Amino acid sequence: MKKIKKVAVVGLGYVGLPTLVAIAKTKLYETVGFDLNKKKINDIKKGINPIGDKEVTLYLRDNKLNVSLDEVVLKDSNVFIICVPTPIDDNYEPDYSLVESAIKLVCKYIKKGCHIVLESTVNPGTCEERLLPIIESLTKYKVGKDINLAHCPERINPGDPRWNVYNINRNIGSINKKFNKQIAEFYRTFITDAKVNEVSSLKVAEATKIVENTFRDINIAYVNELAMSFDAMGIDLKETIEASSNKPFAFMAHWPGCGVGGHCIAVDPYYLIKRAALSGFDHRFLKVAREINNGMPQYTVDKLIKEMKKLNMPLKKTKVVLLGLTYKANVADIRESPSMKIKEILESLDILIETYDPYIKGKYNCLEDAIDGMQTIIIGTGHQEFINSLPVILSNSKVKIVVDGKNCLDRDQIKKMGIIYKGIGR
Ligand code: SAJ
Repeated sequence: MKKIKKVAVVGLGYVGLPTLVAIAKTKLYETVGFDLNKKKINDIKKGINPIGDKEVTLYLRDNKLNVSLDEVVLKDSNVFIICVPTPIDDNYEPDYSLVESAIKLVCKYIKKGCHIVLESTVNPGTCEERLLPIIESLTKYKVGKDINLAHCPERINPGDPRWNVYNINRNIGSINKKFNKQIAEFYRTFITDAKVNEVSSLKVAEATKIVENTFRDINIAYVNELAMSFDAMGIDLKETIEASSNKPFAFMAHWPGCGVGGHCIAVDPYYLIKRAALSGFDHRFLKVAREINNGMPQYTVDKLIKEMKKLNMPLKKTKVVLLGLTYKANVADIRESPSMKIKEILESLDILIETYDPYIKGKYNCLEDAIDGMQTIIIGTGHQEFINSLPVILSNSKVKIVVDGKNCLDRDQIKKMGIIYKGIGR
């Protein structure tokens, strides 16, 4: 098997860029990065980090990364790591177009003995059923004999201060054990503080990521359903889960909220649902969990409307301010964001809506201005700024109703101000 001298990363987002930096830091390989986004490439060349990852910022401060818009940069690579998005389309169908484009691009530059590693999340079977035929139709190489096709699902957690590409365990599967051993050894040269586990096949590697993220989605759906039930019974679910969490085994807390966003948890279950259906299995439970989570933005708006009606607030004349647009706290990403769904629902009711998110440029430059003169608030994202600053601002405001879609505020503190507080499950 060929010695690994040059490594190319295709797709320099929140997965690809930290991966490229981790490999470059080993100083064992010539490392190159390719992306289609001109601004991103120019930023990186100027030492500007386009994502929040602090290791990338540090590295770019004192080092140059060889990144390019020109695909020729991929030439002579022994390893191609593909880290491009795998979204779903409007019908919740997996969209592999970016992965397939990346594979076709890489096929122009692969040589005998090289490894193609897909890190993007795909459903089980994608590598062998979709990508392998493309590679063998575009090149003279036989996957498994001349070149390796591997899958090492990414586990980057955007905004996480603790877990990163160096210390998160990884699973890797290849077209055969021989190639898998070599590519796993390569991964171990830059994943310095975690295990690189060789699994027996591509399908198992693909399945692990889908199972991890579907596990999270169904558990969030569980507590979201509990939240609706406990609201009806007048039981504080947040306190209940906190109490249940002191069980030292066999309990894993998840938290109710106004919905599930992001391009992992809200998306990955659909991959499995669709792929299993092709094999004749209907994932009823996964589908119900998705319906529950997708219904939480409406549930949150319904809570607000109910309280506005109790105060005889005219729906079409009372301004509502939606705080938080991103899909999770302290991250500047609005993909599949429940807040954006809440915004759509409010607009469909012709309710006047203002928005503020410290991570998204908008009409207001600060929280105080966004709340000034407002009577009703929906919190869609639990940003730290809201937790820190809202109580003081609310105590000097005209706000009458707060619907806390992320249960991020101290309910009793807000109620003591004479403000109606409604959480999700509390
Ligand atoms: N959410 C809840 N309740 C919860 C947890 C999350 O409503 O108890 C919501 C969040 O508000 C958000 C969505 O679900 O809208 C997704 O949140 P997330 O914390 O799962 O964040 P992601 O989408 O960034 O998920 C990533 C995933 N990492 C990878 O795919 C490599 C996921 O596997 C991780 O479990 C997750 O980060 C994490 O633990 O933070």
